[in-house]
Amino acid sequence: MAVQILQKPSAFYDSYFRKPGVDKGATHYCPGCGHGNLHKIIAEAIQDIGIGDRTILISSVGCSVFAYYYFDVGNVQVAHGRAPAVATGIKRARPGSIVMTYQGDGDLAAIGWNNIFQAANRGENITVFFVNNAIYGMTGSQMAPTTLVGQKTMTSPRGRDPRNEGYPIKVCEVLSVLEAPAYIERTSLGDTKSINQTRNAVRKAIKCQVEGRGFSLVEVLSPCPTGWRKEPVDAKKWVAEVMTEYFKLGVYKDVIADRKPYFMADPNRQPTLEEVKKTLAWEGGEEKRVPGVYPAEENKNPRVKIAGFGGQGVLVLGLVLADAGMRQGYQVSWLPSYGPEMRGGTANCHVTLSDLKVGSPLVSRPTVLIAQNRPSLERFESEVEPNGIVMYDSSLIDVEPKRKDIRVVPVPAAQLANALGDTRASNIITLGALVEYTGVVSKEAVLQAIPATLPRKEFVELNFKALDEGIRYIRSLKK
Ligand SMILES: Cc1ncc(C[n+]2csc(CCOP(=O)(O)OP(=O)(O)O)c2C)c(N)n1
Ligand code: SF4
Repeated sequence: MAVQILQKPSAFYDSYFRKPGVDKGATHYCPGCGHGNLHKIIAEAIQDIGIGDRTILISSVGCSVFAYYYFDVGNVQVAHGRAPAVATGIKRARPGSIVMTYQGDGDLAAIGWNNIFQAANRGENITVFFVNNAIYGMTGSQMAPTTLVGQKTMTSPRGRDPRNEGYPIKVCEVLSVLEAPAYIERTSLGDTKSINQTRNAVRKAIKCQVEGRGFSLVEVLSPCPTGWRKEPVDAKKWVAEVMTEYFKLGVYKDVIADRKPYFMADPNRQPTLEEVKKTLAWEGGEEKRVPGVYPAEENKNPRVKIAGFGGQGVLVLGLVLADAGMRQGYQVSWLPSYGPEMRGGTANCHVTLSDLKVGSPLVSRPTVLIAQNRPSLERFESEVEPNGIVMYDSSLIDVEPKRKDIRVVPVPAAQLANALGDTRASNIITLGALVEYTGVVSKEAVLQAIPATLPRKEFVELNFKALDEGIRYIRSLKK
């Protein structure tokens, strides 16, 4: 007699070790929630198709944010609504992987609507699982784009009124009129027959990607007993009897058979270092590296925050520094941050140069602060690490740093730039001063970085002079 042993699919962890607390066996979902059902259906499909070692599941923001507690595959958790964009990046960078997004209706059809629409329109070779429970479950049952007409939620206490809130968005219907998608189906978890249908649709959508035939999406109507204030059995019934009246089940688009596989995924194919360099137009290469620099121990691996008004060249200063760092073989990052104004608003950027991989591009505890105006000095001085450097434009800032445990380097950059004939060169004068004071990158590296970075080539000569001027200024202080 055949014996069937029922066990968890291998695409689930045996014990959910990532989950906080002691109970590592149960999920965090409410009793009767559809997320658990769909997780199981997807995990079984991953196991049966045999793609567990190359699946990357992207969990979005919503009740399913913790999908990575459960799925023993590659996991990425992303910002609200951005799963299709991240999936696009991952799939293009790692074409051999099978990339799936798992998104709720708030995530996909509200904040992320343009993301999903554009990814579908591009026909990205990804698979989207879209859980439509007609509500924002995680945040306490507010109205979603898919909330039914008349349905009561926390934010539609008298029921959704289309004259005020419009009609529920029919995602499958809208996306299926696009040219690119290969497969779009709506199923439900409302009864056993529909659950089986969901099982088939999930497998078909995944296989569509495995065969390289393009974009696939399965919308799954799913119970949310807690958000709907219903018992689990009634919630399931409501899916089967009420939701499906408006959201009709069925295949909305299936052109899988007509689509020639435009990319046959090779699971082992990863871009070579040379290809990455070419893609990034990085012409350096090991052999062309600018000879190394050996900054003093206290200046090594700088985390730099550069701040000033928009228009002072703050971002460019950071870019040239990061580019020069790259030429010296450092791991680098550059993160801009600026207000909405084109000119005159505040701007700052974060630059890290490191011997090791950079974990985060955010510099919250700088070892070097370059302040180009007074508000920046006053705002960021307290963040600087003890024995860090504060270099500020002493021709524009009429106060001095207050702290005694930092190294203070006043540089009258705007004044020196004026003397050179162009105030706009003050940023590179400051960079010259930084290079001379700290030795974190060499002058040679900056000379290469300037023409590679500056958009307007007529500024190159001016900035070469500015670099020299900054170096000269610091040397004059040393004498
Ligand atoms: C940028 C941003 N805006 C809003 C929120 C608040 N928020 C968290 S989950 C959520 C909606 C979740 O609803 P849905 O996608 O339908 O998933 P469910 O919880 O129902 O599974 C919202 C609006 C957030 N976390 N981030
Ligand atoms: S609130 Fe709704 S969607 Fe969220 S876990 Fe509970 S039942 Fe599931």
